[in-house]
This record gives sequence, structure tokens and C-alpha cells, in this order.
Amino acid sequence: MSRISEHVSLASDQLRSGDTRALSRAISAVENQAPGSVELLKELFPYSGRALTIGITGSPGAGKSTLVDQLARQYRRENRTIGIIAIDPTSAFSGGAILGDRIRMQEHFSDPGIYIRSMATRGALGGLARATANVSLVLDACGRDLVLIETVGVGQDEVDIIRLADMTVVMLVPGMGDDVQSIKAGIMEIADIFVINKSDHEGAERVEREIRALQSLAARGEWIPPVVKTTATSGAGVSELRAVIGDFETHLQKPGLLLDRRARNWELRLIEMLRDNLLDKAREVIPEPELARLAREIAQHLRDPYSVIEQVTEKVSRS
Ligand SMILES: Nc1nc2c(ncn2[C@@H]2O[C@H](COP(=O)(O)OP(=O)(O)O)[C@@H](O)[C@H]2O)c(=O)[nH]1
Ligand SMILES: [Mg+2]
Repeated sequence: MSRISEHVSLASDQLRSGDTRALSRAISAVENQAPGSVELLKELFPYSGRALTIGITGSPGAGKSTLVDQLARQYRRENRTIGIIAIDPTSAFSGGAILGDRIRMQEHFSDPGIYIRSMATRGALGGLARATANVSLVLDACGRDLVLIETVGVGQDEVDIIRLADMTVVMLVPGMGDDVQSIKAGIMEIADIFVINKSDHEGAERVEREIRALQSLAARGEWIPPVVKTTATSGAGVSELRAVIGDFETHLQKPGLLLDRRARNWELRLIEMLRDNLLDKAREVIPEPELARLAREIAQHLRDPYSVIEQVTEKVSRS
């Protein structure tokens, strides 16, 4: 066994024993694609696949963090351990949401059964979906019973992230122009459960009617996504949400369902990993200054881009 894999094995043993500091270090390593992190992921992979992963998506300020917090408390009462990944685009310009999440982290600090990791959308190395998937795998392999992934429901990145989860909770709020029609169709389609948060505000019934109307048009599968009204700040509706998640968990236990879903997710991820990997290789073959030089030559019509790409891919396949 090489020194690096010996080191990784030690790390993975320590990790799986539930050492929170080791967990933080491992997550940072994986997030930053530090040397040895792929070895660590390989080592951890066989222990993963046990956690239930739940993606929670909704617009900024909808109350995702507040609800995730309530759900985590609920599960802690059932003695289940939680990993939370909060992906926060707002941090890119205000820093506010990350600060809020830090405060939450401190609140749960005394409970090693809840582990919260915030990730900023900006600057995630090698793509946010990849980072989230790998962090989720680490949490899963380290024995977290549930991994809750909180993300904003916009953009392809978010849809990709949500696809990693075993189940998807789509959060809507009354008012705020957050009408059902304005939600990306792709997000509506991936909902396993709808939550109408801020039900203490006026208009929750109207949002519910809109969802129901939309559902009546859609093709009916065996599972019709239920609609749960919550007030995350007071905790109202959280136990109903917990119950509905339980129902979906039971539904997923039908032969092949969870496996099908995960296989579908892996198919997408494999393509993504392949693309990332090949692109990394291509970047090695054709470093940035070289790329800039070629681009300029193409712009000057000194070369054609098709031959350039052919040459690069050939070099990659020989490397
Ligand atoms: N009135 C009301 N406010 C809420 C509710 N849930 C969350 N909030 C508030 O909405 C704001 C944004 O919540 P947060 O959980 O950070 O939203 P996120 O951006 O989706 O994570 C905070 O000030 C919360 O206290 C709710 O059910 N009712
Ligand atoms: Mg949040």
C-alpha cells in the first residue's frame, strides 16, 4: 500500500468513527479537490448509499434554512443523525445568508448529531454539483442517517444538484410574485413533495389551488406529490412534513424504485464526471496561455478551430 493510500485509510477510519473535526477536514479536502481526495472518496464509497438524501429547493428567503433547521430538530428527536449542506447564492453578494447559517451552526454546536456545511455558489472548484455530490457522499459514508441539501431553485446548477437527491421538496411561498407559473417548469417536475411555507401569510390556499390545478393536468404516476403548508418560524406543519417524507420513503421502498432513481442519477453524474475529467486533461494539454494564443490565431483566421480541437482531443487520448 502506498503512503498516500495508507494515510487515506487512516483518515477514512477516523472519519467513520464519527470524528467531527476529521469530517470537516475531509469535506474541505473534497470540496477543494485537494491531493488525495479522490483516493479518500474511493475509500469511502463502499460505505455510502445508506443515507436518505433530501433536496430542498425554493427561492432565496422562502424559509429553506429555517425549515431545514426545524426538520433537523424533528429528526434528532427520533435519534437520527443529520448532515446539512446549505448552498447559498446570496452569499455571493451580501454574505447575509452565510452569516445566518453560521449562527445556526453555532446553535447546533453542542449536538454532534447535526453537522452543517455552507457552500457558496461562487468559486466552487470544478462545479457546484460535483462538490455537493462528493460532500454528500462523505456525510453519507460517515454514517449520517439523513443528508439535507438546501439550494435555490434557479439555474441548471441547482437542478443538477437537486437531481442528486433521493427526494426533492419544492418550497413555495404565498405572495412575493412566487406564483406557481413563475417557477421553472423543470423544478415543478422534479417535486416529490410541495411545501407552502410562510403559511402565516395570506394566500397560502391560493398557491395550493394552483399546484393542484397544475397536477390535474400532469400525467399521474403512482405518487402524487402532496402539498404541505408550513410556518417554519413557529414549526407549524413540520411534523406533517416529516410524516409525508416518511410516506415517500416507504414509497421508495417499493421494489426497484430507489435503485432506479439512483441509477438514473448516477448515469447523469457519470457523464458529468467524464466531462470534468476529460476537460481537466484537455486543459493540461492546452494550458491557458496556449488557449489564448490559439483563440487569437483563430480570430485572425490563421487557423481553423475544427483542426485545433481535433489535435487537442488526439493529444488527450494519447496522454
Ligand atoms: N412569517 C414567516 N417568516 C418566515 C417563515 N419561515 C422563514 N421565515 C423568515 O424568512 C426569512 C428567510 O428565511 P431563511 O430560512 O433564511 O430563508 P432561505 O433563504 O430560503 O434559507 C427569515 O427572516 C425567516 O425568519 C415563515 O413560515 N413565516
Ligand atoms: Mg438559506
